Amino acid sequence: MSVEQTLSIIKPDGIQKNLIGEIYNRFEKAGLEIVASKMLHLSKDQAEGFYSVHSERPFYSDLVNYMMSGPVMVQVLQGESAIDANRKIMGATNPSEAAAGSIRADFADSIEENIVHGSDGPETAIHEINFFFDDSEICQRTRT
Ligand code: IDP
Ligand code: MG
Repeated sequence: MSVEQTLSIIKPDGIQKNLIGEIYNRFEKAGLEIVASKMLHLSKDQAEGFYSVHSERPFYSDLVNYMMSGPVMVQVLQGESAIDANRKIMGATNPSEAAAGSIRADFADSIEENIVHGSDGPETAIHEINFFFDDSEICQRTRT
């Protein structure tokens, strides 16, 4: 066990459903700290770049259009085993397979429109955090 950072996104369907507070509450209740956060509306270059690992998948162009369809919230979560903890809070990619009580089970409409993104490993997390945030935008807690 160690303290990790992970990149989380509330996707356009999550923003449309007005779930920012609900989702942040789930992170905080699980002991994860939000150490960076911003809202932005992804450009095509940003959406394609962020999901470039999936560029050969049949759903890639739909995925890019979905991610550009409205604003998103991007945040860095920090805590013990934050990468796995966030994936557990999110639930499986396909909401029909997501564990009861997870974000995707509770709110997602489809395997594509599944409300949230979370990094899937330590190297991905570093790459994805750097994709959206400068080091100076990550704010460690200074009150103990
Ligand atoms: P993850 O978000 O659970 O890590 P990935 O396999 O990395 O899932 O896929 C990235 C995103 O691509 C998913 O969250 C979802 O929005 C979309 N996606 C994944 N598989 C499919 C599919 O089979 N059809 C349509 N969209 C998909
Ligand atoms: Mg993934």
